[in-house]
Amino acid sequence: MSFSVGIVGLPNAGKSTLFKALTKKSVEIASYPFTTISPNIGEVPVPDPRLKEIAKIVNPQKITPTTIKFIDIAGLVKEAHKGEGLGNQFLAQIRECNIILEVVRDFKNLNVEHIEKSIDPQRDMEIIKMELILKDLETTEKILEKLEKKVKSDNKEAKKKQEVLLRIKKTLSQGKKISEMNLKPEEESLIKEFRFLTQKPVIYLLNTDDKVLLNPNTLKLNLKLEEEISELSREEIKELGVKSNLDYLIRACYNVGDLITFFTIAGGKEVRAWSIKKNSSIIEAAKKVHSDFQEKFIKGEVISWQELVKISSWNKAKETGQLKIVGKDYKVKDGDVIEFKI
Ligand SMILES: Nc1nc2c(ncn2[C@@H]2O[C@H](COP(=O)(O)OP(=O)(O)OP(=O)(O)O)[C@@H](O)[C@H]2O)c(=O)[nH]1
Ligand SMILES: [Mg+2]
Repeated sequence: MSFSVGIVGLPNAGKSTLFKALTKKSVEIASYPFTTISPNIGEVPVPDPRLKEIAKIVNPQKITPTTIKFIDIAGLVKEAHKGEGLGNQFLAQIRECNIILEVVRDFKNLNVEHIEKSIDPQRDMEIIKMELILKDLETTEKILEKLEKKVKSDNKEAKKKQEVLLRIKKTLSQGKKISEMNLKPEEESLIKEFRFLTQKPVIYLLNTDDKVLLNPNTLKLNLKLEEEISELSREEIKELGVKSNLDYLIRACYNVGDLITFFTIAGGKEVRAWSIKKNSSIIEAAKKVHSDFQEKFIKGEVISWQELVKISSWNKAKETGQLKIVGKDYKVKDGDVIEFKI
């Protein structure tokens, strides 16, 4: 399953404009609210200059970047959790996502209607925050109801869950997000299955007609301009001297999601980047590459991409004993080039 990013925000914030610029898919974009009804889904390659460097010495037939999935959903509005607007029915889609990318309107163009009748990014962020909180509260109440029976029959696990969920309910009722609670790791794993919305990392993206600002958690981009740039050829971009910042945004999503990258070279045929959660073992990496690698895994040959580029040949690295031979407990590091031995 690939890493996924849910795009949320008020209607007309520019979510589909961003989605189109990222995926180059032609989706409906219009100046009236609720243009998007059913969600748009697309895979986007993660830019990584290391791929080219590795390919220079491997000379593969193919170079394959890793990808992340973006999901553009209908605009959320105040009272969405009570069924106002459309977004609420699609919040379930966001539940499956690893992180949330919140698009906030900060551009002035008055020909584009604002559902709250004025431009006020802080207020809009507050509306979205409240809707996510209220949705989580609704979920929590439903789970608590279901747990009741099990708790009565003295199920220990259910009791522990109930205790955490009651604290979550209190926090949410006070208008706070679950991510503000500093839950202990064991408490987090108890509630992991519920995939609460306000527990996910958030990147705020202000859609501005003012200056661009690059910062990993809150950035400002001009999405209309990004959409226009995404339609230009490389030559036109050069000629006009314009610059896209979407690569920065994609990397920011990747980093906020706590992902690292490892590479495989498939005996020289294909240089490929893969993403994996930080602190994963080589067995988990093996499983990503091929479902039966997990059972068949014997050992791994590993070298960092910098060292490989310095030595400039896989075989030479092997002959000179510079490949690390690792067992199944080895923790994968960002930038490792791995050959799985099965
Ligand atoms: N001036 C300006 N207009 C923009 C910008 N970004 C988006 N728009 C316009 O705003 C309108 C809404 O953009 P969409 O991308 O459809 O917005 P959305 O968030 O997907 O809206 P819903 O699907 O209705 O929730 C369109 O007319 C866009 O062309 C921007 O940066 N500047
Ligand atoms: Mg849309």
